[in-house]
Amino acid sequence: MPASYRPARIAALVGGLLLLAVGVLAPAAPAWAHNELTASAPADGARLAAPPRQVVLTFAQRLDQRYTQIVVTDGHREPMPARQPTVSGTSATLDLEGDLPDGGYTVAYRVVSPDGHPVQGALTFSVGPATAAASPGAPIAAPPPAETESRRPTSAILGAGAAAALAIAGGWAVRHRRARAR
Ligand SMILES: [Cu+2]
Repeated sequence: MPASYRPARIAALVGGLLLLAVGVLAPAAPAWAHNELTASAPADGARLAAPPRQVVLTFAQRLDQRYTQIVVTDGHREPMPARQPTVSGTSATLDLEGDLPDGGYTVAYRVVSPDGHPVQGALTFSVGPATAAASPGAPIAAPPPAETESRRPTSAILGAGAAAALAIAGGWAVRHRRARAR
């Protein structure tokens, strides 16, 4: 009975289209599973009149004390003396030891996402009046936190998508088989 193949064929088509949609969307989707910086003090690009006592970074997701690194470096890439960063929920605080001299600084961070992938990035600020460290009036470039790891759980997403598509297609076929049986 050739007619009975039609629901299965349509179901396969629907499943295939879903798979295609998942395959097309997955690579373009943001790395939603990954942590990201949402705020900082000092703010990225800030020019401070007085040296900060600490740097506080706030992220979208909870941090793990063991895998949270923050380093402040000066214009010569020398790390500034600081304590170990302390984590509280989604925030990490780096207490600086001593006042930072006037100049430009970079705050580099590396944290771990809940899925275990590292996320790192950097921001800048400066202390004191505008100097040679940055040309006056020139906005300091503030790129979004860089994500160095390019791996994505694409296969996991595709796997889940395939399972969902198969479940939907299967349910569709079963419903039609029942309808035809009546
Ligand atoms: Cu990941």
